[in-house]
Amino acid sequence: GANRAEPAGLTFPRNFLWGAATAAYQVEGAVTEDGRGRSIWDTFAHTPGKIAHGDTGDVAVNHYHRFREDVTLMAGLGLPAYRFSVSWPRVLPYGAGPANSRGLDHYDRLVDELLAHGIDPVLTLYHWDLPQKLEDAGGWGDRDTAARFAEFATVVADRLGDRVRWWTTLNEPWCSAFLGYASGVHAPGRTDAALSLRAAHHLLLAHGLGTSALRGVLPGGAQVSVTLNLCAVFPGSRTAAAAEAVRRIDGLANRLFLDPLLRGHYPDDVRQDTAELTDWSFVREGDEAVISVPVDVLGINYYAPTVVDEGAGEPEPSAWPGCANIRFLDVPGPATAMGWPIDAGGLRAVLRRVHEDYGRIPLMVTENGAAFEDSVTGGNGDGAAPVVRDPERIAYLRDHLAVVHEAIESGIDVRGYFVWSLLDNFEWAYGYSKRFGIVHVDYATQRRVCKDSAYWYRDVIRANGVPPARTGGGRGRRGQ
Ligand code: PNW
Repeated sequence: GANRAEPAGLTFPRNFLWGAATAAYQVEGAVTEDGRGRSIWDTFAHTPGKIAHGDTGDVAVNHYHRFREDVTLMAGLGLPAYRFSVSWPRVLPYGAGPANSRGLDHYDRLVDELLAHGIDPVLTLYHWDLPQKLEDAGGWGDRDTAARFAEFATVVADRLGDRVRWWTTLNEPWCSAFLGYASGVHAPGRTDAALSLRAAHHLLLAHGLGTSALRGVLPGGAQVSVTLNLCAVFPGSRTAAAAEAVRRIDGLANRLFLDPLLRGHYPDDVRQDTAELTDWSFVREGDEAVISVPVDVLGINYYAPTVVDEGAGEPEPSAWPGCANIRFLDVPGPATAMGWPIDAGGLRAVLRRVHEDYGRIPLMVTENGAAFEDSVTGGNGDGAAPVVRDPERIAYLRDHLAVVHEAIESGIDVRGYFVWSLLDNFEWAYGYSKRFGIVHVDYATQRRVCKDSAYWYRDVIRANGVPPARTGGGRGRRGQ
């Protein structure tokens, strides 16, 4: 294809890493196979009332068995990288003790299959599926869980470190701590604000201990990172109270993680804001040095902006400890099926902020994407090929990629971008009701159908750039 003749699109740097992402509990299924232990998400999903429609990850999209077909799909889309997570209870069914080699074998096969198709494995160690046995012993509220995580990291790196270059310790510790232990909408469903702050610290400690453990095992050239869901927080009004609300939410969502990771100390104002809940004595001498061990890349997940002001707070139990007088405003304008407002400006704000306030660390957008109410037409034996028209998702991805491109042009070091998600999957508390995939899954038959956005993304990857609006996105098999 003579791309030079086309109107100017946005071309990305050579070596920019394009990919798509999933997470173990959301896609694997096969929850009782090959010696896998139970995780907090098995327990939570099987607790009545916790997940929409009573859905569970028991079967999910059966990626555990269908990974070869799914890797073929990725290869067909020309994906250079696949971000997936390792299920801790497959590897260590009881959280500690002897490794389950059959669990490790699965990831061994997945990695080999990816490499055989020229796809770079991008591995996350913890995407929320804590072994239930460790939760029974106190979970992330317990300091020992951080040491157990470092052991888990060592076991996985021993097995896969010769072939996997990209390693992430934790996905979104904010969610693990505050949705898991404060609002209780995620596993383990605890609703204890003080405990959630302890959990945040022990997650960060796990990252630090895990990173050091990985460094001891992985060969040179391995890239170690942590992924945060950073919040783009905007004031709802021009009042001092709104600015104060922004400071508080930014403190809990962003600086509580960024500061210890990248500056080596917790933010004083967040400690003060939460002083009535905890004396922070869980932070011991030397912990902040452990947490701030250097990483090679910072992963950022971004979906939607947040607007706050003073007002009646979130209903209790809230995910925001000590924020009873802060209101989250509805943002007018278009939104996704999650009800999340669509605004790529939030991604711009997040990338700039990290660059300006935390310096030169390379960044990677490890998740970005949107849920919409997709449906398949055709393909039911009527001779017509099945299609999924999802122009809103294409527009969402294009707008956010344009912001990534602009950030790179302005000197921000963004190394890659991963769509959430490769496949429709188990969307946590929403079960299967929300579809984030660029590939549609019919849950009754497990049939995969590439949505228009998958073909659009294939063309983006092929061109190493985003076409101008209105072109591209054709679902033809051009060039294959
Ligand atoms: C992230 N929130 O989850 C996760 O990394 C994915 O596993 C998930 O499927 C994706 O985003 C879409 O939700 C989040 O309430 C879940 O702020 C909830 C929140 C943020 C991120």
